[in-house]
Amino acid sequence: AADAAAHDSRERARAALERARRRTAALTDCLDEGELTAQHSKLMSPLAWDLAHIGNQEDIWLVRAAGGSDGVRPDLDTVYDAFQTPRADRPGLPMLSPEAAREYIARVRDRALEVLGSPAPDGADPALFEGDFVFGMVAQHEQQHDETMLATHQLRRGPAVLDAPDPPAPTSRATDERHGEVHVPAGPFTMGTSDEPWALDNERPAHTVDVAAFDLDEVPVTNGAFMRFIEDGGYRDERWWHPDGWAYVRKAELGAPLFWRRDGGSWTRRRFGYVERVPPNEPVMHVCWYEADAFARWSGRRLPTEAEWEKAARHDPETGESRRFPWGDGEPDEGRANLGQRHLRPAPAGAYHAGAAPCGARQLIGDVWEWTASEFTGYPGFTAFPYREYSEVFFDSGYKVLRGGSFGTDEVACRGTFRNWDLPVRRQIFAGFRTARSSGGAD
Ligand code: AVJ
Ligand code: FE
Repeated sequence: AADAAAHDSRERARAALERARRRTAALTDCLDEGELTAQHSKLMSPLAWDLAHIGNQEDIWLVRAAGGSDGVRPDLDTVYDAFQTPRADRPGLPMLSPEAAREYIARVRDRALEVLGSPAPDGADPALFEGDFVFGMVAQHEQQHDETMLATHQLRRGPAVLDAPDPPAPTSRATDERHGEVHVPAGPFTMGTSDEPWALDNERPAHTVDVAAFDLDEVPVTNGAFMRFIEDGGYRDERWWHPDGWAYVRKAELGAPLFWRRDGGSWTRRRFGYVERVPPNEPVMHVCWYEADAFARWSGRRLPTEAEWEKAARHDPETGESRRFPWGDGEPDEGRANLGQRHLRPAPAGAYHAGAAPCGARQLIGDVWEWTASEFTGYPGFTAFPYREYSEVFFDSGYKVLRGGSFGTDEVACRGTFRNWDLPVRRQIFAGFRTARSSGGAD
């Protein structure tokens, strides 16, 4: 039985690696060499850099660390080390051509699959192999870059090259005008995890957090609600803004979410090469933390803390345990959450009845990343693994935590404990938010 479970875990890792590679290919095969080596935004790498970086990380972690060999191309480590060259400077690097990058990542993958099919070599760190962690980590890494590449697609100009069916319609009666809120009573819950095999270091260890009673938006804040903030002069009213946010809004002359345009009396936006009317009932996205924070203050509320978000998403009041996902411990599927670039937009607010949490909140997983009030830091008992540069170097340096994943997040890189982070000025990611308020009293 132990052998069968070990076999299943390896097959799951193989499937995750192969799914990631199909997506990487789909995001890059549709563009010519010029588009792959161009820098579509100073915030992003050329897609050809992401492509070879994906293979380089796999070379480092699967071929070398897990496989115990010298690797396919250790000479490429410098060019593809994210820390040695900031994104804006990457076009000047001696990068592999897209063709050479494709050939490199395919060679690495062949070697990685040999490692996956063999027992751990002597000398390799056994912790890398626990629950096949290292394979899950590399699959998550590739999927995270795939989401970043999807954001680059959104930033690029030119004709549309991606397509996908629309997400499901809402199943609740909420409209863009007014959504309800759900109540989460006071009490402790288990935050983070010590037993999810592919959880990354920053999600560990499990620990108890006492959370005061609060109310949370049932669904993410919609475009329609955000339009009312704009129409009410929200961007021009210092009262709603964090001081740093106010300075940023004025300097960057922000007046609407990224990609929005005023067109006569209505708003349009550019979305993956098409222009459309902004749909009022869809979760707002491409707002930075400062905009989310200001909207919340304008509406008399605040952003939820990270602990509040996770308690709403995971705490089961009947058992007192934390679930892996809002709906339970079962894997995500297309009826529960909008993940995996299955659609190229968030579903309307009120969709995914089957994905609701015990508290009643919807769409916590998928659709849009949700900004929280919290700064990114390590949990009590945090240990960097397997490398400090994944999480630890970003702790306590002004990064805000985002939760829940977006339509562009693969399920391998999304769960109730998964933590994402970014600077409070960032708008190109698929991020929105929901708001909360303390509800006072013991309950
Ligand atoms: C966790 C999404 C912030 O893309 O910067 C990719 C993930 N780390 N390669 C990022 C990551 C190293 C990371 N985020
Ligand atoms: Fe990376």
